[in-house]
Amino acid sequence: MISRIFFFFLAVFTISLYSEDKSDADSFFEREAPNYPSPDNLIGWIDSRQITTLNGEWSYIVDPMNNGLPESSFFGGFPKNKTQKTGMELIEYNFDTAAKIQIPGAWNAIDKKLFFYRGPVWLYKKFNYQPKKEAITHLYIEGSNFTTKIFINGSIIGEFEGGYVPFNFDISKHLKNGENILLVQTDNTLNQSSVPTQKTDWWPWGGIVGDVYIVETPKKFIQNAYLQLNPENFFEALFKLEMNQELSGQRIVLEIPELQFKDEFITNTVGFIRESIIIAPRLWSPTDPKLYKVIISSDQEIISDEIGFRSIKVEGQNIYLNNSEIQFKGIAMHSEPIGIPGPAFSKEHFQDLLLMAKDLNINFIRAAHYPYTRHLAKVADRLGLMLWEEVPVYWNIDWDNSETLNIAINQIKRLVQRDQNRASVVVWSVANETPLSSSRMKFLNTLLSEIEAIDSTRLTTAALLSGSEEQFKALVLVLALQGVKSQWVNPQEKAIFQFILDQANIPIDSELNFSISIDDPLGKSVDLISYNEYFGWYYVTFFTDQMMIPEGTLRKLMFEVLPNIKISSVFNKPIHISEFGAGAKYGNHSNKIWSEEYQARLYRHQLEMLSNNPQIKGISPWVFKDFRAMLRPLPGIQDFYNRKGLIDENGNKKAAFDVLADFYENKWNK
Ligand code: GCB
Repeated sequence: MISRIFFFFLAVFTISLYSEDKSDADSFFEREAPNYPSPDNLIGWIDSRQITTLNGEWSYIVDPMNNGLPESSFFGGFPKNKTQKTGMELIEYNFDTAAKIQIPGAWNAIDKKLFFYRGPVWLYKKFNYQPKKEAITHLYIEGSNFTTKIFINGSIIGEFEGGYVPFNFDISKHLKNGENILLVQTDNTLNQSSVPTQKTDWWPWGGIVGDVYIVETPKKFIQNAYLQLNPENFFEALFKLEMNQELSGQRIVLEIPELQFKDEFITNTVGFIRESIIIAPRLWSPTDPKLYKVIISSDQEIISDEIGFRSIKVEGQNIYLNNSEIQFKGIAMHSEPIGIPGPAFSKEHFQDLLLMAKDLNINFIRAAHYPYTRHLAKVADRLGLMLWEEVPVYWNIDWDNSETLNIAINQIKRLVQRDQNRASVVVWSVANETPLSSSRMKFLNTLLSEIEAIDSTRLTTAALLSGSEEQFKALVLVLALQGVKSQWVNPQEKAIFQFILDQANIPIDSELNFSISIDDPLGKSVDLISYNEYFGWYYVTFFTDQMMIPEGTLRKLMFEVLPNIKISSVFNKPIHISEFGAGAKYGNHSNKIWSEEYQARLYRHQLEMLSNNPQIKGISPWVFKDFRAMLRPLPGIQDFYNRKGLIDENGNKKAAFDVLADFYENKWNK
C-alpha cells in the first residue's frame, strides 16, 4: 500500500515537472499563494492584560530570494522547520544555529551586512507555553516593518502590511502544550503602493520593532475602552467600551478610586457602552501632568490604565489647552534612541529622548513621520509633554490605489485606538508634504473621517507644502532688491540683481517683503494649519543657477530678508510651523554650511521671523537628533545621517540647541 502511494506521488511530481500544460500555479517552480488572514481587531489596554513576553533572544535568517515562504519553495518553506535527525537529511537552513538578535530590534541595525538591505528576513522564537482551554490566546506585536507573515508550529497565522502599528491574532488553536515555534517573516521592502512609499528621508528599519506578547483573555473580553474629558464640560467624561463579541447585558464596572468614582454599566445589543460620567478631575497639563488610575472590570476580567484628563481645542487663530491659550513650543523627532543604532521602542529609549528634549524648554513634540511604540505617549503623559502623532503618508503615494488607502486606514485607526486615552496626544496628523491633487484630497479626507469616528476630541492636521511658482518668483525679487541695497554685494552681482528688478519693473526704493499665504485646500478639513518651510537652507539652491548668483551670496541675503517674511493662511486657524532647520555636523566650526554656527544663525533668523508672525501658534523645528537617512550620503559630513539635529546621534549638543532653548524660555512666552 505504502509503495503504491509513493509511486502515485512520484508520478504526480514527475508530471508536474515535465508536463507541458501543467497549471503555473502548481508547478515545481511556483505554488499558489495560500490565504494569509488579516489581524483581528486591536486589543486595547494591553499593559494590564495577562501577558507572557516573547521579547528577548530570537534567531534570524536572511532570505533575499524569498525562498522560505511555503508558496515559493519546493521544499515546503521555512515554516516546516525541518530538523536534522540522522545527519542524512538535506536541509539548507537551521534556525537553532542561525545568528541571534534581540527582539524588539531591527536586523538592519545590528547586522552590518544588512545595513542597506531591503527584503525578507525570517525571525524565529522557540518558547514553552501551556495554553488554557477557557481562554483565548493572542499573539500581539507592537510593530513590525513593513510586511509581516506569521507562522506558528508550521501553520499560517496571517499577514500584516503597513508597519509601525500594533496588531494581534487569535492563535489559540495553533498552540501546543509545551514547546512552540513562532516564525515571523519581516520584509522591509517599500514600493509605489506601500505606506510609506519607497522613497523616504528616514531609515527603513526592518524586523520586529516593538514588544511581542502572548496575551490571554477570557472568551468574552473587553476589546477596548475610551475615557476622555468632555471638552465642553470639564465635569464630564465620555466612556465608550467595546466587547469582542456582540454581547448584550454584560455588566461592566468603571472605577477611578482617587476620584471616588465607581459605577456600573450594561452593554447594549452589540456589546457596546457609550455613556457620560460625572467626575471632577484635576486637569492634566505640561505643568501638572496628573494621571488617575482607572479600573474597568467585567465578571471575567479586570483591566486598568493611568489616564489624564484635559481638553484641547482651537478657536479662531488660537489654541487652547483646558480653555487657556497655549503655544506649542515644540521640536520634531524621529524614533531613534540616543547613542544606540536602530529604532527606539522601549520606555527607557523614550525617557532618554524626552528628558533631554525637555532641556529645550519645550512643551510639545512632533513624533514624525510614523507611529512610534506605545511607550512614547506613556512617557510623554508622565513628563507632561504634548504630542503630535502621525502616519507615514509622506510625499507622493499611490492616492488612487484602494490597497494603499487600506494600509493607511489601518495605520491611523490602530494608532488612534491604541493611544486614544493618552492625555499627551493632542494632535493627529494624517500626512506630510503631500502634493496637491483631487485624489490626494479624497484619500486624506477619508483618513480624517476615520479619526473622527473614533476620537473627535483632539486636533487634526497635516504638514502642508505651500509655495507656488508665483510665490517663489516673488522671493527672487525680494532677494534681488536686498542684493541691490546691500553694501557687501559685489558690482557684478549687483548688476544681475538690477537686471532682474528692471525686468519686473520694480524700483529700487520699493519696500518688498516676501509673504506666503498657506492655501492648500486641505486646510479646510483640519484644525491646525501645519506648514514645513526651509528658508535659509533649501530654497536658495533652486535660484542660484537661474539667477547666476553664487549660493553664498544668496544665503547671506536670505538671512537678511528672513526676519521680515510673513506667513499667514487663508484659513482663520492657528498655524504650526511643523519644520524648519539646517544641517550641521557636531564639532564642525566655520562660517560655512554644515557648521554649528550656520545652523545656529539660521535658528536665530528663523525664530525672529516666526515670533513676528501673529498667526503662528506652534513650532516644531526639524529636528531633535541626527537620524539615519539613505538620502544623505555626503562623506565626512552626513555619512547617511540627516544632520539637521540639535544633538548628534550620541547626544552631543550643537550650538543651535541653546538658541532654541533660550527662545522658548525667554522670548516666546505668553
Ligand atoms: C522635509 C521632510 C523631512 C525631511 C526634511 C529634510 O521637508 O518633511 O522628512 O527629513 O525635510 O531634512 O529635508
